[in-house]
Amino acid sequence: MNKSNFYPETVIVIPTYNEADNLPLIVKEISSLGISNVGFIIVDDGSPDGTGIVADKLSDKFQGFFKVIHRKEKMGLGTAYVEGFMCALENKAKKIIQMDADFSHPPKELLSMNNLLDTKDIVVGSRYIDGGGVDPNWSLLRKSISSFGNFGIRLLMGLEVRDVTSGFKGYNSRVFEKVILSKLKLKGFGFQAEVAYWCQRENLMIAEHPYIFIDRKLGMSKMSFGIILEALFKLLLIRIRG
Ligand SMILES: Nc1nc2c(ncn2[C@@H]2O[C@H](COP(=O)(O)OP(=O)(O)O)[C@@H](O)[C@H]2O)c(=O)[nH]1
Ligand SMILES: [Mg+2]
Repeated sequence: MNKSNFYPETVIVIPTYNEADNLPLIVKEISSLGISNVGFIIVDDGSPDGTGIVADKLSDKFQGFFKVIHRKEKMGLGTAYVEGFMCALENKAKKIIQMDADFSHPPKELLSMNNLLDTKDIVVGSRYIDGGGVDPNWSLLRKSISSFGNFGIRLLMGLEVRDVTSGFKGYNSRVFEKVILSKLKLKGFGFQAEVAYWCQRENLMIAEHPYIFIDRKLGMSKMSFGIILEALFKLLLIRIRG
Protein backbone atom coordinates (compact mmCIF):
# COMPACT_ATOMS: atom_id res chain seq x y z
CA MET A 1 0.00 0.00 0.00
CA ASN A 2 1.20 3.53 -0.77
CA LYS A 3 1.01 5.00 2.70
CA SER A 4 1.49 8.60 1.59
CA ASN A 5 -1.85 8.58 -0.23
CA PHE A 6 -3.71 6.88 2.52
CA TYR A 7 -5.92 8.96 4.83
CA PRO A 8 -7.03 7.51 8.16
CA GLU A 9 -10.52 8.08 9.56
CA THR A 10 -9.57 7.73 13.23
CA VAL A 11 -6.10 8.48 14.49
CA ILE A 12 -4.85 7.39 17.89
CA VAL A 13 -2.21 9.83 19.20
CA ILE A 14 0.16 8.25 21.72
CA PRO A 15 2.93 10.31 23.36
CA THR A 16 5.79 8.16 24.56
CA TYR A 17 8.74 8.50 26.85
CA ASN A 18 10.43 5.20 27.69
CA GLU A 19 7.59 2.91 26.60
CA ALA A 20 9.59 0.39 24.54
CA ASP A 21 7.89 -2.54 26.30
CA ASN A 22 4.36 -1.17 26.19
CA LEU A 23 4.18 0.32 22.72
CA PRO A 24 4.15 -2.86 20.57
CA LEU A 25 1.59 -4.44 22.90
CA ILE A 26 -0.79 -1.50 22.87
CA VAL A 27 -0.57 -1.00 19.10
CA LYS A 28 -1.37 -4.69 18.62
CA GLU A 29 -4.35 -4.59 20.96
CA ILE A 30 -5.79 -1.43 19.42
CA SER A 31 -5.33 -2.79 15.89
CA SER A 32 -7.26 -5.93 16.77
CA LEU A 33 -10.37 -4.02 17.93
CA GLY A 34 -11.75 -3.62 14.42
CA ILE A 35 -12.08 0.18 14.40
CA SER A 36 -12.53 1.06 10.77
CA ASN A 37 -9.57 2.72 9.05
CA VAL A 38 -7.66 3.39 12.26
CA GLY A 39 -4.15 4.88 12.21
CA PHE A 40 -1.48 5.85 14.73
CA ILE A 41 0.67 8.84 15.48
CA ILE A 42 3.42 8.22 18.03
CA VAL A 43 5.19 11.26 19.46
CA ASP A 44 8.43 10.14 21.04
CA ASP A 45 10.74 12.49 22.92
CA GLY A 46 14.08 10.81 22.28
CA SER A 47 13.37 8.04 24.82
CA PRO A 48 16.67 6.67 26.15
CA ASP A 49 15.19 3.13 26.12
CA GLY A 50 14.85 3.18 22.32
CA THR A 51 11.05 3.59 22.07
CA GLY A 52 11.63 5.67 18.93
CA ILE A 53 13.32 2.77 17.14
CA VAL A 54 10.60 0.37 18.29
CA ALA A 55 8.01 2.80 16.90
CA ASP A 56 9.77 3.03 13.52
CA LYS A 57 9.76 -0.77 13.25
CA LEU A 58 6.04 -0.88 14.04
CA SER A 59 5.45 1.78 11.40
CA ASP A 60 7.25 -0.31 8.75
CA LYS A 61 5.09 -3.34 9.52
CA PHE A 62 1.71 -1.66 9.98
CA GLN A 63 -0.75 -1.98 7.11
CA GLY A 64 -2.22 1.48 7.17
CA PHE A 65 -1.53 4.96 8.46
CA PHE A 66 1.29 5.04 11.01
CA LYS A 67 3.49 8.07 11.66
CA VAL A 68 6.26 8.52 14.18
CA ILE A 69 7.23 12.02 15.25
CA HIS A 70 10.72 12.06 16.74
CA ARG A 71 11.58 14.95 19.01
CA LYS A 72 15.11 15.29 20.33
CA GLU A 73 14.43 15.55 24.04
CA LYS A 74 11.70 15.36 26.66
CA MET A 75 9.54 18.40 25.98
CA GLY A 76 6.38 17.60 27.94
CA LEU A 77 3.02 16.07 27.19
CA GLY A 78 1.11 19.16 26.10
CA THR A 79 3.41 20.01 23.18
CA ALA A 80 3.61 16.32 22.24
CA TYR A 81 -0.18 16.18 21.95
CA VAL A 82 -0.36 19.37 19.92
CA GLU A 83 2.26 18.11 17.44
CA GLY A 84 0.41 14.82 17.17
CA PHE A 85 -2.93 16.59 16.63
CA MET A 86 -1.46 18.87 13.94
CA CYS A 87 -0.07 15.86 12.12
CA ALA A 88 -3.45 14.09 12.34
CA LEU A 89 -5.21 17.13 10.89
CA GLU A 90 -2.67 17.47 8.08
CA ASN A 91 -3.46 13.87 7.23
CA LYS A 92 -7.21 14.58 7.14
CA ALA A 93 -8.20 12.44 10.13
CA LYS A 94 -11.89 12.85 11.02
CA LYS A 95 -11.54 11.70 14.61
CA ILE A 96 -8.51 12.05 16.85
CA ILE A 97 -8.13 10.16 20.12
CA GLN A 98 -5.33 10.70 22.62
CA MET A 99 -4.25 8.03 25.09
CA ASP A 100 -1.28 6.87 27.14
CA ALA A 101 0.99 4.02 26.09
CA ASP A 102 0.97 2.30 29.47
CA PHE A 103 -2.48 0.55 29.39
CA SER A 104 -3.86 2.88 32.07
CA HIS A 105 -6.42 3.78 29.41
CA PRO A 106 -8.00 0.43 28.43
CA PRO A 107 -7.91 0.03 24.64
CA LYS A 108 -11.28 -1.78 24.57
CA GLU A 109 -13.04 1.52 25.47
CA LEU A 110 -11.90 2.97 22.15
CA LEU A 111 -14.75 1.28 20.32
CA SER A 112 -17.47 3.19 22.19
CA MET A 113 -15.45 6.39 22.27
CA ASN A 114 -14.89 6.23 18.54
CA ASN A 115 -18.62 5.69 17.94
CA LEU A 116 -19.57 8.58 20.22
CA LEU A 117 -17.46 10.90 18.08
CA ASP A 118 -19.88 10.35 15.20
CA THR A 119 -22.34 12.63 16.98
CA LYS A 120 -20.35 14.50 19.66
CA ASP A 121 -17.56 17.06 19.43
CA ILE A 122 -15.51 15.70 22.30
CA VAL A 123 -15.55 12.44 24.22
CA VAL A 124 -13.87 12.26 27.61
CA GLY A 125 -12.85 8.92 29.10
CA SER A 126 -14.09 9.41 32.65
CA ARG A 127 -13.11 7.88 35.98
CA TYR A 128 -15.66 9.92 37.88
CA ILE A 129 -19.02 8.94 36.43
CA ASP A 130 -21.08 5.77 37.02
CA GLY A 131 -19.17 2.76 35.73
CA GLY A 132 -15.81 4.56 35.94
CA GLY A 133 -13.17 4.27 38.62
CA VAL A 134 -9.53 3.95 39.58
CA ASP A 135 -7.29 0.95 40.14
CA PRO A 136 -8.73 -1.16 43.01
CA ASN A 137 -5.18 -1.55 44.33
CA TRP A 138 -4.87 2.16 45.07
CA SER A 139 -4.70 3.07 48.77
CA LEU A 140 -7.51 5.14 50.27
CA LEU A 141 -5.06 8.06 50.50
CA ARG A 142 -4.17 7.91 46.82
CA LYS A 143 -7.84 7.60 45.84
CA SER A 144 -8.70 10.63 47.98
CA ILE A 145 -5.88 12.77 46.57
CA SER A 146 -6.99 11.90 43.05
CA SER A 147 -10.68 12.61 43.54
CA PHE A 148 -10.18 15.76 45.67
CA GLY A 149 -7.61 17.03 43.18
CA ASN A 150 -10.07 16.53 40.38
CA PHE A 151 -12.89 18.15 42.37
CA GLY A 152 -10.61 21.10 43.26
CA ILE A 153 -9.77 21.79 39.63
CA ARG A 154 -13.45 21.50 38.65
CA LEU A 155 -14.33 24.10 41.26
CA LEU A 156 -11.39 26.35 40.39
CA MET A 157 -12.25 26.36 36.69
CA GLY A 158 -16.07 26.09 37.01
CA LEU A 159 -16.16 22.92 34.93
CA GLU A 160 -19.16 20.67 34.39
CA VAL A 161 -17.23 17.71 33.02
CA ARG A 162 -16.60 15.21 35.83
CA ASP A 163 -13.11 14.01 34.95
CA VAL A 164 -11.16 17.17 34.20
CA THR A 165 -7.66 15.72 34.24
CA SER A 166 -8.41 12.79 31.97
CA GLY A 167 -5.76 12.14 29.34
CA PHE A 168 -8.07 9.71 27.57
CA LYS A 169 -9.99 11.94 25.15
CA GLY A 170 -11.29 12.04 21.64
CA TYR A 171 -12.05 14.97 19.35
CA ASN A 172 -14.03 15.37 16.20
CA SER A 173 -11.54 17.16 13.99
CA ARG A 174 -14.04 19.92 13.11
CA VAL A 175 -13.62 21.42 16.60
CA PHE A 176 -9.87 21.78 16.50
CA GLU A 177 -9.70 25.29 15.12
CA LYS A 178 -11.91 26.50 17.95
CA VAL A 179 -10.23 24.90 20.92
CA ILE A 180 -6.86 23.36 20.40
CA LEU A 181 -5.08 25.42 17.82
CA SER A 182 -6.00 28.92 18.86
CA LYS A 183 -6.41 28.98 22.63
CA LEU A 184 -4.16 26.59 24.50
CA LYS A 185 -1.44 27.96 26.77
CA LEU A 186 -0.46 25.11 29.07
CA LYS A 187 2.03 22.46 28.09
CA GLY A 188 2.31 20.23 31.14
CA PHE A 189 -0.14 18.50 33.46
CA GLY A 190 -2.65 21.39 33.29
CA PHE A 191 -3.13 20.78 29.58
CA GLN A 192 -6.08 18.40 30.06
CA ALA A 193 -8.01 20.73 32.33
CA GLU A 194 -7.33 23.64 29.99
CA VAL A 195 -8.74 21.68 27.05
CA ALA A 196 -11.84 20.92 29.13
CA TYR A 197 -12.15 24.62 30.01
CA TRP A 198 -12.04 25.89 26.42
CA CYS A 199 -14.40 23.15 25.22
CA GLN A 200 -16.96 24.30 27.77
CA ARG A 201 -16.43 27.99 26.93
CA GLU A 202 -17.08 27.17 23.26
CA ASN A 203 -20.25 25.21 24.14
CA LEU A 204 -19.04 22.05 22.47
CA MET A 205 -21.02 18.83 22.73
CA ILE A 206 -19.11 16.78 25.27
CA ALA A 207 -19.81 13.13 26.13
CA GLU A 208 -18.23 11.28 29.03
CA HIS A 209 -17.57 7.59 28.70
CA PRO A 210 -16.71 5.61 31.85
CA TYR A 211 -13.48 3.68 32.19
CA ILE A 212 -11.45 2.17 34.99
CA PHE A 213 -7.95 3.62 35.25
CA ILE A 214 -5.45 0.81 35.79
CA ASP A 215 -1.92 1.47 37.05
CA ARG A 216 0.89 0.82 34.61
CA LYS A 217 2.50 -2.62 34.90
CA LEU A 218 5.61 -1.88 32.83
CA GLY A 219 7.88 1.19 33.01
CA MET A 220 7.82 4.18 35.33
CA SER A 221 5.38 7.03 35.88
CA LYS A 222 6.68 10.54 35.19
CA MET A 223 4.29 12.44 37.48
CA SER A 224 5.44 14.56 40.43
CA PHE A 225 3.80 16.76 43.08
CA GLY A 226 5.61 19.84 41.73
CA ILE A 227 4.01 19.32 38.32
CA ILE A 228 0.53 19.32 39.90
CA LEU A 229 1.12 22.49 41.95
CA GLU A 230 2.49 24.36 38.96
CA ALA A 231 -0.52 23.33 36.90
CA LEU A 232 -3.01 24.51 39.56
CA PHE A 233 -1.41 27.94 39.65
CA LYS A 234 -1.38 28.33 35.88
CA LEU A 235 -4.99 27.16 35.57
CA LEU A 236 -6.07 29.78 38.07
CA LEU A 237 -4.39 32.47 35.96
CA ILE A 238 -6.24 31.25 32.86
CA ARG A 239 -9.58 31.38 34.68
CA ILE A 240 -8.89 34.92 35.91
CA ARG A 241 -7.56 36.30 32.64
CA GLY A 242 -9.88 34.27 30.37
N1 LIG B 1 6.40 12.51 24.13
C1 LIG B 1 6.31 12.55 25.47
N2 LIG B 1 5.58 11.61 26.12
C2 LIG B 1 5.51 11.67 27.47
C3 LIG B 1 6.19 12.66 28.23
N3 LIG B 1 5.93 12.44 29.54
C4 LIG B 1 5.12 11.36 29.60
N4 LIG B 1 4.88 10.87 28.36
C5 LIG B 1 3.98 9.76 27.95
O1 LIG B 1 2.69 10.19 28.30
C6 LIG B 1 1.90 9.11 28.81
C7 LIG B 1 1.50 9.40 30.28
O2 LIG B 1 2.66 9.45 31.09
P1 LIG B 1 2.79 8.63 32.46
O3 LIG B 1 4.19 8.65 32.88
O4 LIG B 1 2.14 7.29 32.31
O5 LIG B 1 1.96 9.55 33.41
P2 LIG B 1 1.04 9.10 34.64
O6 LIG B 1 0.25 7.90 34.22
O7 LIG B 1 0.21 10.31 34.89
O8 LIG B 1 1.99 8.78 35.72
C8 LIG B 1 2.77 7.88 28.65
O9 LIG B 1 2.46 7.31 27.40
C9 LIG B 1 4.19 8.45 28.66
O10 LIG B 1 5.11 7.64 27.99
C10 LIG B 1 6.96 13.65 27.49
O11 LIG B 1 7.58 14.55 28.04
N5 LIG B 1 6.98 13.54 26.14
MG1 LIG C 1 0.54 6.40 33.19
